[in-house]
Amino acid sequence: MSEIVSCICSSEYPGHPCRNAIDGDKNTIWNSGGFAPQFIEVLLDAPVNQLELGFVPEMSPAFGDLKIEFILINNKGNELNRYENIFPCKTGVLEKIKLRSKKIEENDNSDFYKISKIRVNFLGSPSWIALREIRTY
Ligand SMILES: [Ca+2]
Repeated sequence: MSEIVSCICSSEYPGHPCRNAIDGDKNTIWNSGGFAPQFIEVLLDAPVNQLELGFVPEMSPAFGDLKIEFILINNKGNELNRYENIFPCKTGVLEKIKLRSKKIEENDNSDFYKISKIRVNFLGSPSWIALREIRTY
């Protein structure tokens, strides 16, 4: 399994930096301080062909759908695949999605086809974009 080692994001509300989303503590929150569009981009410690990504949103008010685009990127910055999903917003509830590089070739184990970074674009939200945690499984 590959783990998230660092992240960058579109914006941070004072006192709620994006590193709070990858610290393993559900009591600390990354708050973008604004509605969608926002993003968080996470870097993995080792490139992988596929993984399961989990995240715990923190929305208030929590009515409406959270529309998210996941862009899978290799270590050269090339896009490998992208997914767009709509999650019914539930504050504090873990959501998971399976993500796979679509450029996996038989017997090709080169890092070019492996996921090194994931850009999580929040496209629509019922309230300010905030996460308690984002991690791999
Ligand atoms: Ca946290």
